[in-house]
This record gives sequence, structure tokens and C-alpha cells, in this order.
Amino acid sequence: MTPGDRPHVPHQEHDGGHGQGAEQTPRLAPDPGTEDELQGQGHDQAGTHQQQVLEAVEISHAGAFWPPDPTTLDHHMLLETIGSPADLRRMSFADLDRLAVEMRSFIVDKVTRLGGHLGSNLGAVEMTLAIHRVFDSPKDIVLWDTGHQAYVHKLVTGRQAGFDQLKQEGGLSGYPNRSESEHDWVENSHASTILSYAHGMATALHHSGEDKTRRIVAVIGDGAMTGGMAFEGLNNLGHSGRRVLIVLNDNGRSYAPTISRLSTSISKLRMRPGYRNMRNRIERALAEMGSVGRLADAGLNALTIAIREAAADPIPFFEALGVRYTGPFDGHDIEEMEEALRHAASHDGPIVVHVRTEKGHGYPPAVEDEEQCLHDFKVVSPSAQVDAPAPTTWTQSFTRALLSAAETDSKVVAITAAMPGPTGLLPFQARFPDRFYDVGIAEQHAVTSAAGMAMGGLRPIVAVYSTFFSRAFDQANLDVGLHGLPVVFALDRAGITGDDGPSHHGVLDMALTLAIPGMTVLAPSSAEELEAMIPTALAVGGPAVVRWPKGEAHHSPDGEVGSGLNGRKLRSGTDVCILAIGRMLSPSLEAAEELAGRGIEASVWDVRSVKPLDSRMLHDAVGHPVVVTVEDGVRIGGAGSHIDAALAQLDETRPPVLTIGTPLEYIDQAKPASILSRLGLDAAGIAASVEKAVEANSR
Ligand SMILES: Cc1ncc(C[n+]2csc(CCOP(=O)(O)OP(=O)(O)O)c2C)c(N)n1
Repeated sequence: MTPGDRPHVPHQEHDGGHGQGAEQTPRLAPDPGTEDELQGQGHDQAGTHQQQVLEAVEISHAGAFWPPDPTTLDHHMLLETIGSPADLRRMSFADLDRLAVEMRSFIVDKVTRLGGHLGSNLGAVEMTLAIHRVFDSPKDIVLWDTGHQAYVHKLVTGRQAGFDQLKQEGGLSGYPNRSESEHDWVENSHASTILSYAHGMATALHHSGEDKTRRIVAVIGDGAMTGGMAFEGLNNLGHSGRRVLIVLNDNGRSYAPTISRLSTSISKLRMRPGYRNMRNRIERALAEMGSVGRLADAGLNALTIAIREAAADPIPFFEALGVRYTGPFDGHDIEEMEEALRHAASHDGPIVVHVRTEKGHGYPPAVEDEEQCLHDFKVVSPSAQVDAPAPTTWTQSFTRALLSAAETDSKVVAITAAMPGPTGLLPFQARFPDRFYDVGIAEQHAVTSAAGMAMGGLRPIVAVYSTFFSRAFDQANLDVGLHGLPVVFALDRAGITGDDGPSHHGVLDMALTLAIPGMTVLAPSSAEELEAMIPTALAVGGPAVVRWPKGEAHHSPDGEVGSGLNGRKLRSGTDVCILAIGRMLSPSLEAAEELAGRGIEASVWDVRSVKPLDSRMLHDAVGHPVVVTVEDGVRIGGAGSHIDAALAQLDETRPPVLTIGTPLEYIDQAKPASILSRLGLDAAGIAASVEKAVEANSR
């Protein structure tokens, strides 16, 4: 298979691979339990999944490295010898454990200096090493769901040097990236897609006849497993019988503890040694029976199901779908992982290898971070004064507005798709635990669930990043919009977000939400405006969006805010009317100042409500010789196009309208300021565009 423009990968075999010279039988654990224990376990579902996962398998502390041993912190001797996965296969298990320590110290060092995903990567070290020893990438295809946990994969595939530019402009991506390596297949960051990719690639291998010689390994976290697409992919894999090995990396967490009964049930079942040993004994007996045993192996799943049913166990979810299950295994024990993977690799069909890991493993600041295990690490700007109070973020303003709305109206509830911390909902959760809903990484479900809540009389606020809202467009359009339901979408990280690259920019929400009939669309230009707009959005009585950018909030230039759905004029001039959307007000005002110095007098409006538009503002705009709209989302189909259409309706002979926004292209990672400047969306760029438009019109 050569998907897309992928170079064809030669199919050489290697000694350490799953296909040749590899031990095929599972390692058998000592037998401390009996079948009676299997019967005798309680079925209490209480307690968090995280606790149960932690209890399910005794995890190894190999690879723990903090406080650092100076001999390993300063020198990455083994790491320096790793240029490709083949180098791992020459190493002893003792050296691999030491390599894991080196990798952790390397990752902590780079990520704490440059920012990036930390806890997720520290937890995936041994698992990744085992995968790359057992499978022969890129002949075998290793796929990462979300892709935020692939740093070790990058280290193993010859990209150590790139870590000095991790997530920087022109530097190493924080996710797999096809232009970086032939070992990367998917450029992702949106969760729960990998089983679908895996199914598709397995189907392609089937068509090309390569499915007997090449394996597909799909790594997915327990958090990502909560997404609808993951279930759809699993269902299809089980039904089609495609040969895919799924590594379920179960650390019990998304950012916060994972919202999933599925993993909880499985962990409870597997923690019973009786079950595990029984299955191992059956498998061992079948292996000893040779070809007869292989035939009988086909019946093992049915037998397993029967055993579980007899024990009134939780529904064997995977196997009911036709996906074989093995585990759980200690994801920090490379040897155990390898044996589990080799064994699973011999299965001719879809199989889950359930691996238990600890998020942040080996680094106490991450392990002990209850909020999100240092899921991602943000570097504080060196220019920030140590003693100065941290500046208010847009998210913090939202939190304040949300709390205040919830105090006023007991029907206000808040919903997150597995991101309570980043979307600012934790204080709400603490204050109103019964009105807080984390639905898992399930944006589509979140939105339709909100529709149901609104039908039942609640006032749901769905707090979601702009980029992840795209997932739920259909639900917002039909399940909320078509029914005219009062659901408020609180879209954080709208606009250019920066170092997470093309998949994380929030440049589509404006175009998407404006296309939904009856949707009110609000864009605050400041923290104060944001706080004013949440009650406005709740008051419109139908679907409404409030969208704001990432990072430090702007403040209202004159300390004032607008009201309701009105625009607000901040500056008057006769040469041009600038209609600024949301955060673009600030650079637009600066641009107007610059233009005044060049003899061009501009009116500037803070549009505030992009839909409906303030008719006073539209009438004022058409009275100028030129109108310019400025937004930080896609120009085509965005707020500017919408305003242009409204002006055309108002006055057929309207003045020329210049729409400034982001281009229809995938925008690479870089600091937001650098991207905005490149796109002409900073004050200087806006001033230059406006000046050109005014000059062109006066010719
Ligand atoms: C569709 C979507 N929604 C939200 C996110 C934000 N997000 C990134 S990683 C993550 C948690 C993933 O948890 P898990 O898959 O268990 O991986 P872990 O980090 O725990 O290893 C979330 C919610 C996302 N990437 N994609």
C-alpha cells in the first residue's frame, strides 16, 4: 500500500519483529488465584475509574527518575545511540529501562523549556519502546490517536535533534507529521479517529494482498476511547474482522479522570487474578495441543464469554463486538508489554491489548498534579515579572460570568467534552457539582445532550474549544438550531492559537455558526465584554454562540462595554469605516491611530454581535467611502462576507467592502503574534490594507 504520496516502504523482515524469531506464546503469570476467586469478587461499581485502574495491575517503577540521577540527567548516552527502531532491538531489558529514564529526563528538559504535552508522553515511554521492538515500522504501520503522546515515537525514529525546536515556528511538530518522518502516517490532534484510519488502512492492505505481511498497530488512550468515532471504528473493525492490533493505553485520565464505564468494567474484571489465570491456563493448554489446539482457540472467545457470564461479569464489550481482548498489562514493564504484543500480533483479526499506564510516570510534579497530571506544560514568558499578578485570561472572564449566571438562574448547567480545566469549568464544578456535566471526548454527544437538556427546561452552556466545535456542527445545526433551542456555545481558543499547528486554530467557528439559521453570534473584544455577553446570550432565548481567543484577555479601551446585541462605535472618521470583530478591535484601533498619522481618518466599530447585526452600525458604515471588516477567522464565508451581504441588502450602491481575515489554508505552527503578523492581521498589516483600499477607491 502506498497511501497518498507516501513512499513505498520495503518489506524487509527483522529478527526482533513479530513475524520471525519472536516468541509467540504469552508469558504466563504465576498462579495466585482460583476460579472461585473469579466467582467471589464483588460487583460494586463505586469509586473512580482511575482508582480501579490503579488497583488493576501492579505497575512497575522502572523508568522512574525523579529526583534525577546526575549521571543520567546530563548525559543521554543510550538515547544518543538510537537512530531508528532497529537500534532498540539490540538492547537488553536493563538497558531499555535505563533508556526509558534518559528519555524521561530528555522530555522533561525540553518540554519544560519549550512547552508541550508532558504527562501523556511520560506515561507512554515503555509502551512505545515495546511497540517499536515488536513491530517493524514503517513496514508495520504504527498509528497514534490524537498524536499528543508520540514524543517517544519521535525520539525512536531519529528526531532527537528536532526537540530543540519543539512546537516552534518551522520546528518539530507536537504531533505526528508526515513531512517529518516515514514513520508518521496521520497528522492529527483531534481525538478518537485512529480506529477509523486503522480500519481503512487494513482494508487497503487487504486489497493489495499485504495484510499477511504487514501489521497495523493503533494506539488509543482511554480518554480518546470515549469519543463516538472510536466506537464506530471498533464496531466496524469487529464486524469486518480486519487485522488491527489496538493498544488501549489506559491511564484512567483524559485531562481529568476519564468519564467511561467501559474501562471501569474491564479494569474491575481484569484485576481478578482468577480470571486472568484461568484464561492463561486455557490458552497454554490449547498451545500445547498443537493444531487441534489452534482449532479450539477459535472457540476460546465463546468460552471466555461463557465464563464471564457465569460469573455475572460486566458485559464483555470488545468481544461482543468481535474484537478480541487481552490484558490488562503493565505498560511500564517493557518485557511484559513485548510478550503481550507478540502474542496479540499472532491473532488474525482485530485485538485489543489493554495496557495500564500512569500519566506523568516517573515525574512526581506530573503524577501529583490532580487537575491534569501536567497533561500539557505551558512555559511562562521570561518577560513576565515574577511577583506581578498573572494577567487575566479570556477563560477566567468566562468562568466569572458563568458563575454569576449560575447564581442568578438555577437552571444554568455547564457541559464539557473532557476538558473541564482548560475551558474554565473547574470552579463551576466545585460550586455546582450537580449542574456540571463532563461527557467524555464527545463533542457531538455534548451538543445533542445539551439540546435535550434545553428541551427539558435547563439552560445549558456548552464550553468547548472552537476547533473541537467543528466536530459538532451537524448537531448544532439540526439538533439545536432546527429546534430553536436555547443552548449557549461558549467557544474558547477561537482564532489563531499558535504552536499546536493547523488542527488547533479556531478559524472556522464563525463561518460555521453564521450558517446556522437563528443562531446569535457574539464576539467579545475584551474581558469585560465577554462577561457582559454571557447573560446576553442566555437572554436571547434561542441558540447563541460567544467566541473568544486564547490567552491573555484584552480590556475595554475606555472601560465601557456595549449592551445587548448592539455594536459600539469607538472612533469617528470620514475616510473609512472599520468594523472589527472580537479581539481584532484592539489592533484595528491601533491601525486607526497609525492611519490618522498618515492623514486617513477612520471610524471604528466594535461589531460585538455578528448575528444579528446592529442596523445602526450598518447604516453608519454605508455612509463612508470604504468599509473594511477585520476578523481572525476564515475570510471567505466568515463575518466579513456576512456583513458584506447585509450591506448589499441595505444599499445596492454600497461602498466597496474589503474583508480582512485568515486565508483558506492550513496554517502552520508558530507563535500567534508571528502568524497574525504574517497574515497581515496585526495593527501594521491592517493599517497597510486599509490604506491600500482607501487609495484604490480615491483613484
Ligand atoms: C475531538 C477532541 N476533543 C478534545 C481534545 C482535547 N484533548 C487532547 S488530549 C485529551 C485527553 C486524551 O486522553 P487520552 O486519550 O486518555 O490520552 P492521555 O493524554 O491520557 O494519554 C483531550 C480531551 C481533542 N484532542 N480532540
